[in-house]
Amino acid sequence: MYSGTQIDASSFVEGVDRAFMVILGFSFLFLVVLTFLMILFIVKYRRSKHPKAAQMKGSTKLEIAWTGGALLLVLVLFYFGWAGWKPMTTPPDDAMQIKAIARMWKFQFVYDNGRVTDTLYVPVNESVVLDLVALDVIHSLYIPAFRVKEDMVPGLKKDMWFRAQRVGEFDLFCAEYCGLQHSYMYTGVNVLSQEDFDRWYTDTTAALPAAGVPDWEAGLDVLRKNGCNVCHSSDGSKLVGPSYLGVFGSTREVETGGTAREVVADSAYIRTAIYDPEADIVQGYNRGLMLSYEGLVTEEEIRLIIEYLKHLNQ
Ligand code: HEC
Ligand SMILES: [Cu+2]
Repeated sequence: MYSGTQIDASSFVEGVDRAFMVILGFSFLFLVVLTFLMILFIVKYRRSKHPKAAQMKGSTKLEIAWTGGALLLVLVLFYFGWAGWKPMTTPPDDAMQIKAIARMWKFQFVYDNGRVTDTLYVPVNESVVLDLVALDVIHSLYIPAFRVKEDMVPGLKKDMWFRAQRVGEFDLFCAEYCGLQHSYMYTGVNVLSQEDFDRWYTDTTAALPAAGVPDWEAGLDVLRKNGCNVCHSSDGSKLVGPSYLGVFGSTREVETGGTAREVVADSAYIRTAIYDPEADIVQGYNRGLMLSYEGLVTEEEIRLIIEYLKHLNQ
């Protein structure tokens, strides 16, 4: 679905690719020269031609040549690397801000007007700054087509910026192994024309479930949108968390404040499980994996989730 080869997808492509080609070019040059010299010496100094080994004493000229030559070479590499990297460090002041949130195992993008998505939408030819927030472990936001990648570290304020130059869809994924379902942190950037972006940005109906959709189906949507399904199955199989199948109304064995107890999974229990996951830890599962969804999942959405859980029991 996503294509990532366009040469002008962002303003950084040129600089990064040039540094890459320079390094690749030098590597190739050395490969050829060294291989050639090696073969030459094998032939020229083979035993039958050169039976008596000669003792060489130092040569100042040679020492200067290869020290100076190597220094020059790394300075050239440094220059191209620096020239490609420097523009990435200073976003323009008028850049658009979008908050990028990473958690196990989902990206979410929060816009100034409150819109939340799991695919990144940006306007073309517009500078965009992503505020990088990691909620649990280290993630890394990588957009290969734009040549940008930045670690997302819990508790550390970081950002990254880019200017997309071509309308289209490009890969976006996590490039830091962040646990069992790391590969699920795979989504895309949708670069839209300014017009399309404005229309998308101001579309207030997008967050609402389509008319006529039953509550349980809207609930499933909420689960997908928030990446709950990465940790919870609906078919009874155990993933990182317990399956949704048969949970609602059943008796759960949980640990509350260090003591084991049994509790019936009613609406209040489900609500607490989502807003305060540390309160009751289901026996056989680990604490600290599920984070609170307070502020992300609304009360109404919890109602829809519960409808979905009830639906599974039918
Ligand atoms: C990173 C993995 C992960 C994600 C993402 C996640 N959970 Fe969980 N969840 C767990 C784990 C682990 C448990 C069991 C430990 C505990 O009770 O906290 C759990 C427990 C639960 C329970 C209690 C289940 C039971 O069997 O009693 C509910 C309900 C729940 N999660 C709902 C959700 C919802 C809704 C979302 C999305 C908004 C979500 N979870 C996202 C890992 C996750
Ligand atoms: Cu990750």
